[in-house]
Amino acid sequence: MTNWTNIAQAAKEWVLEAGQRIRESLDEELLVETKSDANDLVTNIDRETEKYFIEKIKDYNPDYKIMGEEGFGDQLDSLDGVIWILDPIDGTMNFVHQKRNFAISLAVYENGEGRLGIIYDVMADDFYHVLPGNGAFLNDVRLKRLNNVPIEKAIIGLNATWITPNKRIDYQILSPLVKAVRGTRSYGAAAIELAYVAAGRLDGYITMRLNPWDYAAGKLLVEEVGGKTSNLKGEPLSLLNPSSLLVGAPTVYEKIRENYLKEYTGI
Ligand code: 2AM
Ligand code: CA
Repeated sequence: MTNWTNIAQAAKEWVLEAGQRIRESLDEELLVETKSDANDLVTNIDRETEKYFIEKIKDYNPDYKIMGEEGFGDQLDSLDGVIWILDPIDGTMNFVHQKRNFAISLAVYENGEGRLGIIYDVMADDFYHVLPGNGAFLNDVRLKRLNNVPIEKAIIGLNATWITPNKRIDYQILSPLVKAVRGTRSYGAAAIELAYVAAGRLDGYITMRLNPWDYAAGKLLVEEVGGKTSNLKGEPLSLLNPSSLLVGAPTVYEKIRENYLKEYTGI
């Protein structure tokens, strides 16, 4: 039997060391490049951090497969075996421009079943982890089950992009929700927004296009504390393909699904 607690302990050490290296890199000049578009940023530190994890993981067990954002891992077309899903820096724009509000996101799935999730908010030094079935934690304090929050008292993570004309969702669909809730926030790093939902700092989070490495760990954290996760149509999140994301405390999630997404027809 695989001992996931031992693996979690090893992974924690790697994540904390990678976080320390990233903090040290903030004093040096960054090499910033663009990827799919002018605002899709990647730096030498994203790449170095991914390579660092791949070396550690393959050293630990060469049979483990790795899906990493920067492409140094394996090309995967199935969820068979033990798969590590890694975003070395989630929130690269924040990393480059703000030097805060970025995270390392690391998850392990075995034949599609979540075994371990870690999100490390590097500058806040907030270390979230979950061993599904054995609790979710923020810095070793167990996270509580999510409260039943009425929508009018909910704070939702939502980027202004989705309520102005954009190519993924009719911008008018979500504006009634913005009016209905107590407040909206946007942190610019999906892993942090998911960790905030798990920690009760946000009551929900909606976004239109993420990749599995953005949410693979956060999904496990949120579900462990009784929250719900799916795409905007209510289907389970894919771990192989990009997806929209609707996450929240159960009451908030259900209310949004029932009352605000009826006209949504995308994926
Ligand atoms: P990243 O910084 O690792 O690229 C910002 O809105 C959030 O969305 C971040 O978590 C960011 O992750 C992610 N993101 C940005 N552009 C994206 C894209 N084109 N597809 C999927 N996720 C994206
Ligand atoms: Ca990234």
